[in-house]
Amino acid sequence: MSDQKTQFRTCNICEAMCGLIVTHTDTEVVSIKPNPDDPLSRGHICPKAIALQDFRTDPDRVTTPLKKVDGQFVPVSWEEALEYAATRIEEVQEAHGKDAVGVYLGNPNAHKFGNLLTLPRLVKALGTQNRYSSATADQIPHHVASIHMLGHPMLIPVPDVDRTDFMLIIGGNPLVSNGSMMTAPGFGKRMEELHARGGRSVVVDPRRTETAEKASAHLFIRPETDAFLLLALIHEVFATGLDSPGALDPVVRGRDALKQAVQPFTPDLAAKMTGIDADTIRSLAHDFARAGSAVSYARMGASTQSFGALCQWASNALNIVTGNFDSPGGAMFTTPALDYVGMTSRKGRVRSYPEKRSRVSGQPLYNGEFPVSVLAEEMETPGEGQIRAMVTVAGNPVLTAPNGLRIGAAMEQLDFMMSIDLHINDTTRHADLILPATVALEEHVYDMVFHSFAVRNTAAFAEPVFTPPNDNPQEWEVIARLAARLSGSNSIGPSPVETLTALLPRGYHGDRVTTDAMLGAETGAIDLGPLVESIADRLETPDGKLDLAPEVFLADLPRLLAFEPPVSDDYPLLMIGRRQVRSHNSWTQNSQRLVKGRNRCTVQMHPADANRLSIEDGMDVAVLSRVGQVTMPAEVTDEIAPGVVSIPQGWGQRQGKLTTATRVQTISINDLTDDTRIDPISGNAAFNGVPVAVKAIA
Ligand SMILES: Nc1nc2c(c(=O)[nH]1)N[C@H]1C(S)=C(S)[C@@H](COP(=O)(O)OP(=O)(O)OC[C@H]3O[C@@H](n4cnc5c(=O)[nH]c(N)nc54)[C@H](O)[C@@H]3O)O[C@H]1N2
Ligand SMILES: Nc1nc2c(c(=O)[nH]1)N[C@H]1C(S)=C(S)[C@@H](COP(=O)(O)OP(=O)(O)OC[C@H]3O[C@@H](n4cnc5c(=O)[nH]c(N)nc54)[C@H](O)[C@@H]3O)O[C@H]1N2
Ligand code: SF4
Ligand SMILES: [Mo]
Repeated sequence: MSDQKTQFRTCNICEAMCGLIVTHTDTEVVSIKPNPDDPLSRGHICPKAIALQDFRTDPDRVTTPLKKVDGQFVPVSWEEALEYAATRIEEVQEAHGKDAVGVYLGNPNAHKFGNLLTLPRLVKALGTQNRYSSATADQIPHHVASIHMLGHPMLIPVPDVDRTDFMLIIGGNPLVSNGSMMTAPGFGKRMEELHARGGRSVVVDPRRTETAEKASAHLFIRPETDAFLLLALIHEVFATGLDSPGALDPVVRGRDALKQAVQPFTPDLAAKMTGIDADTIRSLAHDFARAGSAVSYARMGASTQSFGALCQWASNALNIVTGNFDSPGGAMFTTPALDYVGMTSRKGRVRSYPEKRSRVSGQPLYNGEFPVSVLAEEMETPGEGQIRAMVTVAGNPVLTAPNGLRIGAAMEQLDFMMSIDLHINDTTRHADLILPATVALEEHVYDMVFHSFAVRNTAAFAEPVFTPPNDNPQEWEVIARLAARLSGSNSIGPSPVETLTALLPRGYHGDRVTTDAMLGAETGAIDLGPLVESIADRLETPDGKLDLAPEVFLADLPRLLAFEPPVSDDYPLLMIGRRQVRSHNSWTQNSQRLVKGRNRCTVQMHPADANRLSIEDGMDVAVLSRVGQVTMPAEVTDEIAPGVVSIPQGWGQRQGKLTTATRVQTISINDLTDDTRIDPISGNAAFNGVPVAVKAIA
C-alpha cells in the first residue's frame, strides 16, 4: 500500500472533461473517483471514467505492430512496421499521385492533444487532398455556420448554461452525452440549478429523452423539420416586435435580409411540418424573447440531418436577434488558455467557400476535409484522384459512417491500408498494417479542443500514470516517426508537451497557465472563471461584421420550403439514432463493466406502430432501409414519437477480436443509414430521418 500514488486527471473519453482522482500503484489502478473540487465538473463523473483502466488492460488490445501476411495478422518490429508503411505509401503515390492516399481521422484524436499536434505533420507529409474525419458525421454544420457568420470555424458559441434563464435544447441529449459543442459535465445538476433559480428548459426531440424527462417541457418534433421551427421562432420574434438589438448591434449586419428571409416561415407552416401546434410555437417565441436571458442550443439531432447547416445558422440567428449572443446567459464564447482561434486566425484573408468539391459527386469540402459520406465512392470510382490506399488514425468508419459496409467493401479493394488503433475491428481488419496506440492513462492530458467549447474557462494538465505495454512509443511519436520517414527527415520534431509549453503563454491567460501551474493547482485545475463578452473584437469575417444573413443559407431556403418527409410505402417509418450512458461511440464495448446487463441495442418504436405491425416488446424484428437490413429486438415504448424508430449508434462489432465473455449480439445502425442522404450545404451525413421499414419475423 505504501507505494500508492494519487493524481488529478481529466477524463478524455467524451467532451465533458470531468475531473478525476486516480489512485494507483506502478502497475495497477486502485481507484478512479470524481474530483469534487474540479471547478468545471464539480464532482461529476459517469461509469465510463472507471472503465479508463479497462482500455489499458483489455485482452484484445493490439500491443505490437501487426502486419497482414497471407490474410493473418502477425507481430513485427516497429522498425519493420514503419519501413513497410512508408514504402507501401510511397509506391502508391509514385504510381498514382499524392491524392491516391486517403486519410481518415476519427473522434478520439480530438481528445488527445499529442495526436492533434502531430497529425498535421503526417497529413503534410502525405500531401494528399483526400482527407476525411468524423467531423462530417457530426458537427461540420456548426463550423459552417461559424465560418459564414463569424469568419472562423472554431468561433463556436457555447450556451452559458450556468447563468441562463431559459434554455431551448433542440436535438441534444446532454443528460446522456454530457454535452457536445458544449462541455457541460453533470448537465442534469446544471439543469436542476437552472430550474431552482426560476428558469425554464424546453427540449425539442422526436424522443422523450433522459434530458426531456427532466426539462420543464418537451415537444415531440418530426425528424428533420427543426429548421421550420427555428425560422418560425425568428419570424414570430420579428412579427411581434420582440427583437432586441443588444450590445452587438453595431457589428451585426443582415438584419433586414433575415427578416425578409423568414417571412414565409410562419408558425402555421412550422406547425404543419413539425407537428408542434402553432400556438405553442408562438408562445415559445414570446417566452424565449422575454426571458431575462435565453439560449437556443441545437446539436446532433439538428446537425446530422438534411438541413444541418440551416439549423445551426437559424439557432445562432435566434440568439442574436433576441439579444442573447455574447451576453451572459445567452450563447457565449470561451477564452481558453490555449487560444486555437488566435493561433489559426484568418483575419484579413478573403476565402471562398466551400473550399472545393468532391471528385465524384461534387459534395462540399470545408476545413480541408471531404464528407465521409463520399469516402466509399472516392475509393470505388476509377480516374485521377481515386483513393487506392488509406491511412486511418483512431477511426472506425465501417461502424460510424453512413452505409459503413460499403466503405468496408471498398477498403478490401485497396492497394494498401494502415491503421493506428487499439483493436482489430470492423475497420482495421481491412488494413495491411496496424500500429498500436497508447491509451489515456499512458499519456499526458491537456484538452486542446474542448476547453474551447466549455461552459466555464478552466485549464488542467496531467502526466502519464503508466508506461505503455512492450515499451511501445507514445501514439504521438508513432505519428511523428511515420511523418518524418515519409518526408525524409531525421527529426521527429518537438514533443506535444514542448509545443504546449510554447503555446500557452500566447493564449488568453498568458503566464498564469503553465504546465507547472496546472500540475500544482490545488483543485486539480485552474479556474479561469465564467465566460466573458468577447466576440466584437474577435470577428474574422472580411468586413469585421457579424453576418446574420449569409447568402449561402438564404439560397438554401427554397430547398427547405420544398421539403417533404421522405417516407414511402416501402419504408414508412423514420429512423433516428440514440446515445447511451454506458457506451461511447464504437469502441468502449469491450469493457465488461460497461456492457454487462441486458442488450441495450434495441429498436424503439411507438405502441401504435407496433400494434399495426403485430410487433410485441422484446420480439426480434427485421429493420430494412434502401441500403441494408438487420435483425434486432424491438422495444415498444411511448418514449418515441409515432412514425419514428430509434436505434443506438456505436454497436454491431462483428469482428471476433472485440469479445467480452458475455457479449451480446448487436447490430450497427450504419448498416441502415444511407450515404446519399447528405446536407448539401455542409456535406454532413444526414443520419436522422432515414426511411425504414420494420417487420415482425415469423
Ligand atoms: N454516453 C455517451 N456520451 C457521448 C457519446 C456516446 O457515444 N456515448 N458520444 C459523444 C459524441 S462523439 C457526441 S458528438 C455527442 C453528441 O451529443 P448529443 O448531441 O447530445 O447527442 P445525442 O444523444 O445523439 O442526441 C441527439 C438527439 O437528437 C434527437 N434527434 C434525432 N433526430 C432529430 C431531429 O430530426 N430533430 C431533433 N430535434 N432531434 C432529433 C435524438 O433523439 C437525440 O435525443 O455525445 C458525446 N457523448
Ligand atoms: N448513425 C449514427 N452514426 C454516427 C453517429 C450517430 O449519432 N448516429 N455519431 C457520429 C459521431 S458524433 C461521431 S464523433 C462518429 C465517431 O466516428 P469514429 O471516430 O470513426 O469512431 P469511434 O467509435 O470514435 O472510433 C474510434 C476508433 O479509434 C480507436 N481508438 C480509441 N481510442 C484510441 C486511441 O487513443 N488511439 C487510437 N489510435 N485509436 C483509438 C477505436 O478502437 C476505434 O477504432 O460517429 C458518427 N456516427
Ligand atoms: S462524462 Fe465523459 S468526461 Fe465525464 S467521466 Fe464520463 S466519459 Fe469521462
Ligand atoms: Mo461526435
